[in-house]
Parts: sequence; structure tokens; C-alpha cells
Amino acid sequence: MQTLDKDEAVEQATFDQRISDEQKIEPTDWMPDDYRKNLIRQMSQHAHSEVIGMQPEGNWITRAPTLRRKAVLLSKVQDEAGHGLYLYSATESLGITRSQMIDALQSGKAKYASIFNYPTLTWADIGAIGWLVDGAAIVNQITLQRTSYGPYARAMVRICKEESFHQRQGYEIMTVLAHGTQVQKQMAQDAMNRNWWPSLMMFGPHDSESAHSSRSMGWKIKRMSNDDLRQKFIDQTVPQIEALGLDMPDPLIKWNEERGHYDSGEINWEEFYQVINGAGPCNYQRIKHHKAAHSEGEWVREAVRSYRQKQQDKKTENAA
Ligand code: FAQ
Repeated sequence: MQTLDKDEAVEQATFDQRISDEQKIEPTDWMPDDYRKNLIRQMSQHAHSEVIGMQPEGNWITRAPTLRRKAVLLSKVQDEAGHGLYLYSATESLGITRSQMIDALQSGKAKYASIFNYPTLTWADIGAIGWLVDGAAIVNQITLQRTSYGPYARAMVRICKEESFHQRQGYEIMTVLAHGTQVQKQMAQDAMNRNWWPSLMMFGPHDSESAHSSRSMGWKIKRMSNDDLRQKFIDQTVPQIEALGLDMPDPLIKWNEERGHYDSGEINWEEFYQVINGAGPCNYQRIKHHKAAHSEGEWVREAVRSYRQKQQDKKTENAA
């Protein structure tokens, strides 16, 4: 027993040194149980966000205004499915199965990004999502390319490349609408106003209220705090709002010379906690749809299992 403790202490010291030296932790490396659990929590929630995030945009595929817009939106939504798949696979390398993760999502044990519990009321929401939601996701994910767990960091490199294309296509939709007719400009303004606060909520609670931040930062799973990331997003987005010629979604947005950042108003945290705890405008609908799609896909999983069994039986037969 004592030897085991000693071994573990050596493993822990090696792990700590690797984290401090900016080396990546790989699936076969020893890692503390809490590090593994925290990664499973964050990565699986990230994967769920990508997959649930397909729903609000999927709502407009059949109603996109032109063939070009439809083709682009279809590809974007497929990209999000791909991101979900890389992230589920990367999470599986930590010793959890995909079906355990899906169970956690469907039973409400695992969360997904709050933003996807809001409706997409007009075509302009598709522009606002690409611009603001993908924009906020990139600000966070660029830092996650330096996260300490190798498979997660590598997944982020590719995901960031695709998200930056998504962000540009969203901004292009907003540019066209903001420079279009009065009604189109109003649609752009309204979609931005509605998506602004939920986009800021994507970065999570204030640092002082963030349950996981200090440990995640210590392990270098997170590389920047929730509030610093949110500020970075605000600072980069305000000039884009000005360039679009839209009114600010928050009257308190103002450049602060002393801080070198934009000041802004306070998020409605009551709304945030309601949404992450299951009582947002579309939470019920999102999970209901996920369950239906998952159960309709059961025949595919069944076919894969039968095929695998057949291959296995053949191998055993040939070996006999
Ligand atoms: N929504 O202690 P913290 C995308 C939860 S990808 C829901 O600060 P942490 C692409 C948090 O989980 C968007 N829950 O947590 C796309 C925890 O609850 P728990 C997703 C939230 O982990 C674009 C509790 O509150 N990106 O959008 C939220 O240190 C367009 C306490 O919070 C990622 O997941 C929230 N906004 O920091 C797809 C990035 N905020 O688990 C389609 C990776 C907090 O104890 C279309 N994740 N919570 O039950 C992260 O960077 C972190 O997990 C944070 C939260 C920053 C989200």
C-alpha cells in the first residue's frame, strides 16, 4: 500500500512538472483523477454544445433566402456536427463512452452552451449567430489550442480554422442586411440586440463565481479566465458594430481610456442561471429533438453492431 502511495507521488510530481513545462498530457499518461473528471466534464459539454448548436441554425436551412445562402448554411451546420465528433472522440480517450455522454446530456446531468436555448426568429439570427456566437466561441477556443490535454488542443486547431470561416460568413450576412433596406437593417439590429447578451453569457459566470476556474487554470486546461475572455470579445466586437452602422446593444458600452478596454453593462445573471438550469426559452425543445433524432438513428447503430459481430464470428470461424 505504501509503495503504491509512493508511486503515485512520483507520478503526480512528473505530471506537475509536465504541466509546468507546457508539455501536453496524452491519453496513455498518468493523470490525477480530478484532472480527468474535469476534462471529461468540460470537453463533453463542449461536444454537446456543438451538436445542440446545430438546431437553431438548422431551423433556417429550408428557408434560406438564396441557393448560395442555403449551401453555405448547410455546410456550416455539417461542420458543427464534425466538431461534435472530434470532441466526442477526444473525450472518449479519457475513458468514457459516447453513449454515457449522450445519456448525461439527455438526462440533464451534462450541460451545453446556454446560447443554444434561444430561438432563431428571423434570417438575421443566422447572421448574428455566425458573427457573435462563432465569434465568441473562437475567442475562447483560440486559447484552448494551448490547453494541456493533447487531443483537446489538437481538435481545437482545426475547429478554430472552421469557426473563423463561420464568423466571416455571419458578418457578411450582417453587412448585407445592415446596408440593405430599412426593414433589413431593422432585422439586423433586432437580431444583434437579442443575441448580444446571450453571447456574453457564453463565457460563463464572473471569475469570482466560477466554480471550476481556479483548478482548471492551475492545470492549464483553461488558459484565460471567463471575464478576461468576455472583455476580449467585447473589445473586438464593438468596432465591428460601428462598422456595420448599427446602434450599440447596450447603452453603457463606452471606451475607457484608463483601462484600455470598453466598459459595458451587467449581464442578467438570473436569466443565465435559469437557462443553464434547464428553464430557458428552448431547453425543453432542444433536448426533445435530440432524443427523437437519437432514437431514429438507432437502426444505424444496430447495423454497425451486427456488422461488427458478423466480422468477429468470421474471424473466430477462420481461426478454428
Ligand atoms: N452555458 O465554473 P464555471 C460553439 C456552467 S461552442 C452553459 O465557470 P467552466 C460553437 C459550467 O459548465 C460553445 N453552462 O465553468 C458553435 C459549470 O456547470 P457544471 C461551447 C455554462 O467550465 C457556434 C457552471 O456553469 N464552448 O458555440 C455556461 O470553468 C455556433 C460553473 O461555471 C465551450 O464549451 C454557459 N455559457 O467555464 C456551434 C468551450 N457557462 O459543469 C454551433 C469550452 C458556465 O459544474 C453554432 N468550455 N456554465 O455543471 C469552456 O471554456 C468552459 O467550460 C466555460 C465555462 C467557459 C464555458
